[in-house]
Amino acid sequence: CAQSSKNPSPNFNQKITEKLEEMVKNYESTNDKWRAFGYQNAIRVLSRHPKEISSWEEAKSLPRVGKRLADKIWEIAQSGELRKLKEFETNEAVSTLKLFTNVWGAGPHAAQMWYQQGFRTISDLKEKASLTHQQQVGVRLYEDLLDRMPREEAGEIERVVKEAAESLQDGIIAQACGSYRRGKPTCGDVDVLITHPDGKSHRGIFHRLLAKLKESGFLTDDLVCVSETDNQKKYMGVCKLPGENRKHRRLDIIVVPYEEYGCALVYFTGSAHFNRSLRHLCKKQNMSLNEHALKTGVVRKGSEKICKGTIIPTPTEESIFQVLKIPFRPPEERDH
Ligand code: DCP
Ligand code: MG
Ligand code: MN
Repeated sequence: CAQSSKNPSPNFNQKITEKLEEMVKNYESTNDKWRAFGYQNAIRVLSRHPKEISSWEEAKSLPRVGKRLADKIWEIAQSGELRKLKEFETNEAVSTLKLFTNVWGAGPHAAQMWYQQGFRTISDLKEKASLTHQQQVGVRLYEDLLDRMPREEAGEIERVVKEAAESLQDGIIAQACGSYRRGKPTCGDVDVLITHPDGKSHRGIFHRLLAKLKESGFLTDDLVCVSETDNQKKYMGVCKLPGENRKHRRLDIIVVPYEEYGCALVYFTGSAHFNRSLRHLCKKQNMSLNEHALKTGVVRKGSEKICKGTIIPTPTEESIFQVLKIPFRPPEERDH
């Protein structure tokens, strides 16, 4: 959780949680949300459990773990295998749905439809399926986009975006957040956050930056381009570094006003899991936190906000931790 100050303790049950992660992926692709949710809960409590699970009763005693999940956990603990997972792997429908939901821009519904239309491979989709623009990119770059890049490559991509941004505007801040900032050895994409300390020069930059990066051939495909407001802009696309043997990589670019820099930095550094624990902590103190702002005096009735609260200025990451009354956590320690 976000509260503890020490390094997160190791996951003593990794062998088990890895198998359960696979189960989540299967249930997500078959759109079985409840089972996916149940397994995710089990993964969360298991990865925080202070020791290796050594009996069925111990598994059953975990919060919100029922008999059947305890059976699965104990099966993996004892044999290292899970028969149900093997069953899924050899089931044509499940494995095809998984293949299809891994197409960027495709969810369980699209996957199901393609399956019902008789498609079984990515080539089938390329040749016969009707695809959105995003799915066309997803299918064309299927292998590349599933591959995680070494962090060195993420650093090179950050540098290209940073240099382009700096050439357009003096004093601009452009930094990779996400898994890269958390120090991960591999990254699924690069998440670049852009802002300007003068509070206004971030505004013109978004479209000029994208145009410049397209012109040089660095950006190869657009996936999503949103202007939430005049102030906040978000781009999702695909880039490729120059040179031989380079893969296409996912790139996210976010432009924010400087007053939101602290909150945006915490949000885009993540992890998503860590952000959830921060928000949970906020709720308990009548506060709210998102990528834009930290607010106090928030009054909730159920999931509804009766009083939206007032913004507390949080110029730095440190100031956010201070307001929440928790010790600062460096990015490397924000996986949970
Ligand atoms: N984020 C979040 N909730 C989500 C998605 C994202 O809070 N549902 C935040 C936290 C993430 C950050 O945005 O760390 C970047 O999102 P990514 O999907 O790029 O995730 P990571 O960079 O953490 O991991 P990966 O290496 O897979 O890209
Ligand atoms: Mg990322
Ligand atoms: Mn991302």
